Amino acid sequence: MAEKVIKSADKVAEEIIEWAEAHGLETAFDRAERLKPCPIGHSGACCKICFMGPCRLVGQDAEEKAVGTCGATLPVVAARNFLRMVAAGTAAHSDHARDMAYTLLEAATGEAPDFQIKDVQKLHKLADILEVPTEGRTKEDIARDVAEKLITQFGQQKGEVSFIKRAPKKRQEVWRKWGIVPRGIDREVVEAMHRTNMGVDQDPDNLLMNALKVSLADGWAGSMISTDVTDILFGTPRPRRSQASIGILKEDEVNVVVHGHEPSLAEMIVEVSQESEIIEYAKKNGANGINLVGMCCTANEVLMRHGIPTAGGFLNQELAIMTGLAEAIMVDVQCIMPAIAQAAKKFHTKVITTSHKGKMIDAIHIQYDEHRAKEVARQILRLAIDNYKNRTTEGERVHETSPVIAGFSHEYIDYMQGGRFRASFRPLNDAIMAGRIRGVAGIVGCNNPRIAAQDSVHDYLAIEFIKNDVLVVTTGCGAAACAKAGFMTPETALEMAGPGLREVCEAIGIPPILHLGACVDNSRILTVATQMAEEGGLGEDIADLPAVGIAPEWMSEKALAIGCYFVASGVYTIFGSESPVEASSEVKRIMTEVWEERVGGKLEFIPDPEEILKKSLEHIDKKRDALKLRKYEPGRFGVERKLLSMADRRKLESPARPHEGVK
Ligand code: NFS
Repeated sequence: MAEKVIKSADKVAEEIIEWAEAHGLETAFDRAERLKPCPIGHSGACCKICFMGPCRLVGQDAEEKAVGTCGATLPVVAARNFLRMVAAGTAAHSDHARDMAYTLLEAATGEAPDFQIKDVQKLHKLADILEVPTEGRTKEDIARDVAEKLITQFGQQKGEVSFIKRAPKKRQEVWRKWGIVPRGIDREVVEAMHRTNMGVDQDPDNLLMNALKVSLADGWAGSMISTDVTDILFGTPRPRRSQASIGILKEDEVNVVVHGHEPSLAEMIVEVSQESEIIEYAKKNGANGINLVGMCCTANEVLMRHGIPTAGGFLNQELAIMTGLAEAIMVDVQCIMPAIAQAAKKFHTKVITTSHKGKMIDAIHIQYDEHRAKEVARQILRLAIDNYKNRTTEGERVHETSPVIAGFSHEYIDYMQGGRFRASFRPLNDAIMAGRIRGVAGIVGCNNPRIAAQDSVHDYLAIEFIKNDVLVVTTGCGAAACAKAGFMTPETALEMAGPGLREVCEAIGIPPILHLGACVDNSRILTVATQMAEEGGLGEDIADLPAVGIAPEWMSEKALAIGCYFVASGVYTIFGSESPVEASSEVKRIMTEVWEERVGGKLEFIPDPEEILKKSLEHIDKKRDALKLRKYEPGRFGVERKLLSMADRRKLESPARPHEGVK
């Protein structure tokens, strides 16, 4: 008998996948198996930029000899494809940010009356950075000016985007030296599309430097704007306890899944779901209440600010419908599989699209409008409540969940290290210098049914890093993976952490795996890294820190944009899976050797999780050596670890190792 292939390390997800298989229902896991990727496109060797092609640059010595109809070489084609992906990822994060900036403007002018300015302190911080006067002015006046300045960042044609100056001085100089400071967000995306058009930029090095430039317009502009504005409008996160798993869907309540990325409408749904008339309406329809759950990055946003439970990341969206318990799944933009509308046909779930940018065949469209946001939110909830009576017995109901503590903003981490008046990063820097903490790893990004068992690489790396005294910060679906695995409470994670890391986390009062939010909140990692560099003792630049960035199960173009701005910020960045530029050794050389020489960071694609861990730890130790820090010695600090019983240990360990379930 063939060995059973585990498709997900998320136990609840795995049960639903098996149930779906037994009932003849298809999921992304099945489609990934059935549709093998085209090896030419997968490795970056297919050019379909003009209609003389598509040209497939394959064959022996393709790197030197293969050319397209126009004469484009393999390195040009691979670099061009890569730059287009980075531009698309930057566009996605930044267009989301634009909507947030307009919501702030309309909240300030009163045109979007359901929104308020919740975090005045953060508003003042931004006003300061943007040189908006605050003295004697109302928060609305300040917010209006801040929003207007932020909106100019998108269409700015010359100069430098404003948030560049939030990076360490040395970093800014590196960017200026290599001409990669973004002028304006839209300008860089448009220019990247122009350069990759037929017959424009034909130099792989030039194309790839442009990938770094456009990605900086994401990390240090678009995404950063989104994070900051969202904090101003809905509050800067602080830790909250909640639950993670599809198992959070309840039998006796109206289950509404909020899925996607822009948190504005989801925030309104959270507020409106607490109104007594809505709750009464649910009760009148036979339910005990309304159960809101999040999915993907919307989940991270409402988890960080309200403790709304997460049903998980990208690959859980179809599975949530297959419980037969979801009355509605409300979506906006990004990472929404069209397959959900098809899966929903077999159940009673209503799929509701809400953005004119993201409509879907077989879904119901209810257009979101920030001018009457709560009214739209009520309409969606009523539709879900009306659907409660249509639930059938069909579906796989599993009710296991994991506890999670999420909500670690930059501001909160700062505060935890010294209180309101003495907030600083000194304790963290000192702990790294002394070798109690070996370094920091950012584990971010998606799930991908082509990479091992869902979540397994995220889980494996998170645990191995903390065992090795490496502090983990995580966002996006990586954070959802750790949450579902039960790694995100101090009680569980500290048991697994190395003694030095454990001691520091206990002293500061933080868990060793920190949930920093959605993917746009990777900007929080940038500002945290900047403060660590500026605090002293760990060099003067992000590139000096003993730190790595990893996207082990990535699939989205957004992940590549994130990877590139990490690299441009000086971070050694590793992606799991094969490389999307595998076909060209020249492109791979530029992304590693040339980029490292110029900006201090490099981008590698490493399919083997153990190799990712090994190279990360080697890099962290190399950076420690360069800083002349005390050599890291495992077990040097801290108290003897408490011995766990086998039953406890089984509970803590991830259910699948990364090499299991690889298809
Ligand atoms: Ni990030 Fe959020 Fe998840 Fe990947 Fe998609 S949800 S923005 S892209 S899949 S981490």
